[in-house]
Amino acid sequence: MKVHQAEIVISAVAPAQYPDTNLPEIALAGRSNVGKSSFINTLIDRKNLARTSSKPGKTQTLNFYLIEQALHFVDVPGYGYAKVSKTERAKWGKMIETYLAERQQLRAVVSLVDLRHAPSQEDIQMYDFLKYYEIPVIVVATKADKIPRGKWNKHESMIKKALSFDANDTFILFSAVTKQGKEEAWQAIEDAIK
Ligand SMILES: Nc1nc2c(ncn2[C@@H]2O[C@H](COP(=O)(O)OP(=O)(O)OP(=O)(O)O)[C@@H](O)[C@H]2O)c(=O)[nH]1
Ligand SMILES: [Mg+2]
Repeated sequence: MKVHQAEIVISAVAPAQYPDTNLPEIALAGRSNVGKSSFINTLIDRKNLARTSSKPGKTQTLNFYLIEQALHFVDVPGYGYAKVSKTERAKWGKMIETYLAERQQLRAVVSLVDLRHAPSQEDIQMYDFLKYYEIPVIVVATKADKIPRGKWNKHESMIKKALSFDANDTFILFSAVTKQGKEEAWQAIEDAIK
């Protein structure tokens, strides 16, 4: 999809604030700092519409982006951010769970993992959660530019094995720096919202 129009609609913390439309939604989930906001920016050809930061924990609300009047991207707060209090983390957890488990408009979740590392316990839990609720998953392994090409296969296998990856789901090697995987990601998203 060539994107001409993209705007933030709302930063929501509760269902009452979610946009009141029937447009399909694609949510981005993943560890803090994995590259969720960068993924959105890459797909919509914007430098910083979705706020990115080298400081983890930047995105703290469910941020709805309206794309081409055709769909919403929902940037979800990153999990596993150590410097947040337990109470705060439990609150986010609940907010994210409620959204993922109950939102009718949700068509698929782009679950981002770092290609360089073995998935964390929370990455695995997120994948299991999505499988449990039968939400289609697109696994995007980010920061591929930081790994030599010759090692991509090895890292992909390592991640798939740790997640018990379902071969029916899509797996994409991605980089916000080189834009590798951008077209594949759009294809997977367009298939999911058809
Ligand atoms: N080299 C490289 N750096 C990346 C890539 N994607 C993101 N980054 C960097 O990683 C850092 C975090 O990226 P964000 O997009 O803000 O991560 P996030 O998942 O939205 O983080 P939170 O909002 O804290 O949950 C930034 O410094 C980005 O520039 C990538 O594909 N390659
Ligand atoms: Mg973010």
